[in-house]
Amino acid sequence: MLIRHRKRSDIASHEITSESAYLNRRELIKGTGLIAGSLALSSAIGASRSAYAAVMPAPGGKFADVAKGYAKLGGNDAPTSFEDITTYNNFYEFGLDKGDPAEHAHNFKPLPWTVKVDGLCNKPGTIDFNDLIKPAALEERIYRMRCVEAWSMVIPWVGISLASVINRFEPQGSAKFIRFETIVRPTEMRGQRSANLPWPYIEGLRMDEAMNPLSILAVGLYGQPLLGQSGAPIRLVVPWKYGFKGVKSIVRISFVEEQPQNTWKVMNGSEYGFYANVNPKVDHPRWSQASERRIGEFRRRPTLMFNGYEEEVADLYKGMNLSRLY
Ligand SMILES: Nc1nc2c(c(=O)[nH]1)N[C@H]1C(S)=C(S)[C@@H](COP(=O)(O)O)O[C@H]1N2
Ligand SMILES: [Mo]
Repeated sequence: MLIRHRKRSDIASHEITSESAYLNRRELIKGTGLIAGSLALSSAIGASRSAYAAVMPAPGGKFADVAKGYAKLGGNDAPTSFEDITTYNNFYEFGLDKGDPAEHAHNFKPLPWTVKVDGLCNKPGTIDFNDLIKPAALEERIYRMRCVEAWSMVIPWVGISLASVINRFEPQGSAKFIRFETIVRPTEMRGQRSANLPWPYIEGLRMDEAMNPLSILAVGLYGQPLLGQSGAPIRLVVPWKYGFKGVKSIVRISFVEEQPQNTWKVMNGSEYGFYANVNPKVDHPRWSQASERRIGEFRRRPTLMFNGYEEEVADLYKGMNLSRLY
């Protein structure tokens, strides 16, 4: 489902202070007239190769035909620089420090990639990345991201609505939750050689949260494919929740009846919950959540209820005690 209506939080693209790479997008898209030709050629080679040509740009290239002009849900905030987004990361599979993922993810091979979809659905199966991602459905979504550690960014993602992916597998009525699993590949992910976290990293959503139009599976940012440190080739983005819900490098999606045991809740359930909704009024036991440090800025800014997406998601939590179900 696409978000075509404009909200108070929308900003027009000309209002955004963009990266130079980002502004060059128009130029690069012009060059993608080549895509149609390469598609026809590779259909003779095989369906999966042609799908690669259709979805993944050549190295250093950009996604073609990403729908834009709506869903600019970063408020009036300027996007964080590409440099900051890709060098200040949490991805414990590559190490615990913010700089570790950028330093150690270059050996990670995101393609070829398959995702196993199983559990309570009519059409389970193992799907190639390129069959999962429909090029025509790719959209740009500029979202705020708020980490539970009280820092934040604004990220121009390229992604596909999670609902549109889910519907293809026809989840059954008994599926109340969706569970996501990150790849385990200790040869390429040095952090997985230590037991800092129980691997694989697990996250989950209630089914209605997953179907919300804000939820996406991201495959790129600033128009180009995700780098290893950002969760290549595919990761979850749910912008009204703390960043740890955004599970990276997904290899398995399961439709389940019970609430999934998400990694950070398992690690420390008194500090991290299942819902993890951004909420300035519910403090972390060790720090306030009332304000945040926007990466690239000096002054702190107030944290917004549901990270500023209250209008879009508040209905999901009507009548829920948000202090207890944090
Ligand atoms: N597999 C996996 N996914 C993960 C994490 C992780 O350590 N492993 N860290 C989470 C946390 S705490 C945050 S804040 C975001 C950070 O995303 P970014 O590095 O792309 O900004 O990824 C989340 N997804
Ligand atoms: Mo985080």
